[in-house]
Amino acid sequence: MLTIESNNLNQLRSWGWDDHWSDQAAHLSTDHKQPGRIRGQNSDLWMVETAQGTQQTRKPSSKRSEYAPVVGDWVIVEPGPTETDPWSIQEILPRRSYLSRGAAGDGRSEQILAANIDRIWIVQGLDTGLNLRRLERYLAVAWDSGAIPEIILTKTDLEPNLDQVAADISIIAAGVDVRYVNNFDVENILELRESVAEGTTICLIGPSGVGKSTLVNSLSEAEVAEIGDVRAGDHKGRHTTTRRELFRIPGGACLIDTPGIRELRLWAMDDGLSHAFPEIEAIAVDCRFSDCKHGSEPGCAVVAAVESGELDEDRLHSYRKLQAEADYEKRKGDPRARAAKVSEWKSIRKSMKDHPKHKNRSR
Ligand SMILES: Nc1nc2c(ncn2[C@@H]2O[C@H](COP(=O)(O)OP(=O)(O)OP(=O)(O)O)[C@@H](O)[C@H]2O)c(=O)[nH]1
Ligand SMILES: [Mg+2]
Ligand SMILES: [Zn+2]
Repeated sequence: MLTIESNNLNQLRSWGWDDHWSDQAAHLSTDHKQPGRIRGQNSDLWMVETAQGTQQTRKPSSKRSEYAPVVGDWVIVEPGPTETDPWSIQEILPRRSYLSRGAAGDGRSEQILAANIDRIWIVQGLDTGLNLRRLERYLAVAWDSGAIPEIILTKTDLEPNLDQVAADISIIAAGVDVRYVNNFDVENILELRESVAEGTTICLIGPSGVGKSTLVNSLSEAEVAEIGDVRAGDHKGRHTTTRRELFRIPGGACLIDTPGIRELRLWAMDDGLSHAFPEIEAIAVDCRFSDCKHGSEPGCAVVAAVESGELDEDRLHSYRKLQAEADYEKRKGDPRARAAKVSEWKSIRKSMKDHPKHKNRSR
């Protein structure tokens, strides 16, 4: 049975290790195998944080992509045969949550961006104005991961009318915390940091140039992540961050910085859309047909709500578009494989709900 000495345990805890992971690793029965968390990738080697510090490790030998570790994974590692050899990853502990999307390019495969995350910060910059439709897409993907999404609006120093922003965003952000951040305002940053519990893992996602890495640096009070400027004309970023990486910040939380996303494709959506569009789901229970697509079906309560002005038309349009995209992804994949995956995922989420970190989930 795996036993971890208490000072080593503290080291692991600072990377998010808790009783859940101790249980997951309890079956291990060897002296030199030990747990660690994937912090990032450095060409062919993975940086794994263990009780003995950072270890450069080789990937598992299996070629199957589902066994490829991602940033945030807890893994079991073993030292190399000699002291100078890299360590090797033996096992990936079952993921408590993970964020995935259709891979860039043809979108025909799933790309897992990060694992074992508690919150997702959807970061958008106020220098380019709000893009509500894009935020809806991000929210659906984020909810589907099993982590709790929050919207982080950066560059508040460049937006004179924050009341208008708050009014606009309230249409799409039901049940989601919206935070306003000026990365260069120390008090603002400290307040944000204090709101994050020790041991929490947060993944930052958003387009390039919105200030994800700047936020990682501000919260770290150090230049740990590289930042780049934005183009003068359209404020677009230059894709400065090129790798996903996990950082620890003072106060005991972990942040995962990610490269700017050009296009966020949906993948195998389960209930992400219901969480992202709760008011539509609530109205839809009154539709005549239970599989109503809220288009031209008779007795559609959702279309009626748009006609009466109760529901925003753009919101329904966006919902139907994302729903169609998600349905397409579902049909495209092998239905049995997908059903199995969804049920596995559901059981993971069920066990997560009992976890102390998730006791206060707002859904
Ligand atoms: N005015 C202002 N500028 C900011 C703020 N936060 C970030 N910036 C600037 O925005 C630019 C882009 O910041 P990054 O942190 O590199 O953006 P990113 O989201 O990490 O971009 P990628 O790594 O390309 O995805 C930099 O010039 C930052 O100085 C803010 O709160 N206010
Ligand atoms: Mg960056
Ligand atoms: Zn309907």
